[in-house]
Amino acid sequence: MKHQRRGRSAKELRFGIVAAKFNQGITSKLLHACVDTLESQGVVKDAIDVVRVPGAFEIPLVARTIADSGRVDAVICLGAVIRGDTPHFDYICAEVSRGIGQVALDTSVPVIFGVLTTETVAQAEERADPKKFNRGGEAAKSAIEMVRVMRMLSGKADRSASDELTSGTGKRRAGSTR
Ligand code: INI
Repeated sequence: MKHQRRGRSAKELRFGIVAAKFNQGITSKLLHACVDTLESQGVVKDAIDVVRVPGAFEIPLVARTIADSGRVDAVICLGAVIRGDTPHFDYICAEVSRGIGQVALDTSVPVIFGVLTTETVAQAEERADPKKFNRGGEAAKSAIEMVRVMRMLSGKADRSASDELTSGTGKRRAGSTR
């Protein structure tokens, strides 16, 4: 199928970001890269609401509250869970991933999983670094893409809503490693 109207501005879209404070040095980088990318895609500053929560475990409840508010087109969840010496890591990862997925399914609002789950601090730093994996920026792009996909599927947008979907290639953006 043909590609149409690539590179449209996201200036009419609204986003909520839920960012954990735990591992703040890393989550702040994710947050800045996410906001920078949204703005570089045309999203206006006032259309981005940022809520900080203590840790990744608290993300799903706040994501659900924002999604339920009807004030945003998508919610982006950012956090960093780093393995320690106890099973704590596994409990938090399981709960935050399940919870975030559940919010999307329950509300039909796109909810993006921008939570790093790594073995080491160094791995988390690489993934948060805009010059390396840039997971914050990736989360922003995924959010914009998902808003367009959902609009297309609900008939609120034309067939150009998603390059991947309309082209039928299933290819991800260049540089994506997920
Ligand atoms: N929260 C994180 O976001 N990342 C972590 O690595 C982490 N570790 O390792 O414990 C973490 N714990 C806090 C947790 O998310 C909750 O805030 C806390 O348990 C209170 O509910």
